[in-house]
Amino acid sequence: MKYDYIIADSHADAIMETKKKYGDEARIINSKIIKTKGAFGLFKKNQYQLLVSITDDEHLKNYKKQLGIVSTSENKTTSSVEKKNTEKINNNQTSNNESIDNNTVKMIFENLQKIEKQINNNTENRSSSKHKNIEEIKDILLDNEFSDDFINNAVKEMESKLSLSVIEERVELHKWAYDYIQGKISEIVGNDEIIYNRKKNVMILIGPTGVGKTTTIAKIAANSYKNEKKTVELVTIDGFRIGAKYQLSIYAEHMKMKLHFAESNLDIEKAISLSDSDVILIDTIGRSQLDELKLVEMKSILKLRNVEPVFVLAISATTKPKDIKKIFKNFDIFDFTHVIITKNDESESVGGILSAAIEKNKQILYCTNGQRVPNDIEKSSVRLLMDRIRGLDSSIYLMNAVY
Ligand SMILES: Nc1nc2c(ncn2[C@@H]2O[C@H](COP(=O)(O)OP(=O)(O)OP(=O)(O)O)[C@@H](O)[C@H]2O)c(=O)[nH]1
Ligand SMILES: [Mg+2]
Repeated sequence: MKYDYIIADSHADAIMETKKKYGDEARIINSKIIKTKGAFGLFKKNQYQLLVSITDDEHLKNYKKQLGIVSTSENKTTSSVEKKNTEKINNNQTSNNESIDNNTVKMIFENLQKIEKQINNNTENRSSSKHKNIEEIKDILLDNEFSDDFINNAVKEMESKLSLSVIEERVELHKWAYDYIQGKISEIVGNDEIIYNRKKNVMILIGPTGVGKTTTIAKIAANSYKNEKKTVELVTIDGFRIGAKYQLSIYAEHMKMKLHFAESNLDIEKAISLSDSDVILIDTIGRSQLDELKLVEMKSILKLRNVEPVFVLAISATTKPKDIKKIFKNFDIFDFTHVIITKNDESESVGGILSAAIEKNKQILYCTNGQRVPNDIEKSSVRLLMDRIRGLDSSIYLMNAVY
């Protein structure tokens, strides 16, 4: 046990001082007022004196606390030996914690490595499960810009329907791929009878800006007259653009065909009802697939009563694959049933447009392949479209060639 005197100016200050020095454990044995001398022993003043007792343990604890050796939460008495042990234990705990942390990190790292290895194995297995001949066909389809969906479906069929012996035979597989594409294409080859088979046929050509709509209208008009012996009239809703008006006027004049400029559906309906021609071809304003508002506006002009027009989408073979999807989607508000692939002479691949047509079930009506009117246009056919597929083994093309 240790005893101490605590002296302060007030009773409260004395208690505070005790608490500060020994914490809550000190016990007040007695308190009294004492007279103490001021500076130079001249002035005497009253002060409060507390006699407090502190156990040695408490004293030591508070002493250590003051020195910052043990945490304030420590309640037990700690001898110097125990202190050393405590420090040792503390050190061990720390190193244990560290080693647990290190071990955990190591374990996690090893597990991650295992998982990564498994993923790699799976990927290898998957890709190795695709025969190199299948991979080659996949690359050819990609090169022809067929869509991912088209390619995935083709690969699925190859894997599920073909025996390994066919897959192993490279040329056999190329032949299968040729037949597969041909089968799909034959489903979307349109017949231009659609614009001739009724009493009064109306065809409306829509499509993005500058794809060749007006030129194509002129080509179809000339061929309808020359080859199909049909009488033709032209209508345009693109009359306010001076250049566009002039462009179609020249063709109409040259082909001696009537040309109507329409601004509303009433204008178009009137032109159709007054016409006694077999075929009425309607040219429209090029619209960006991104300008959905303008597309809706144009749709309202093309909403015709008592007429069942064939809506045909003109799309350039040079269109980027990602734009093809958007064009097919946004022009679908017109319920177009047919497609004309323009500018085939400017592009090597038509896989993107063919994929979209297959997916959306649209028929390819014509392909245009140059600026000359009326020559540079061909009716769509399986052969014409298959001739655009590149990269299969040359023997397959020889096998399918027509002499
Ligand atoms: N190489 C090539 N050029 C073409 C073909 N068809 C049209 N063109 C050219 O493409 C350009 C645009 O043709 P237009 O007929 O005016 O196109 P459009 O779709 O009517 O254009 P907008 O009315 O402005 O939307 C012209 O220079 C045409 O000669 C084609 O099949 N091949
Ligand atoms: Mg035009």
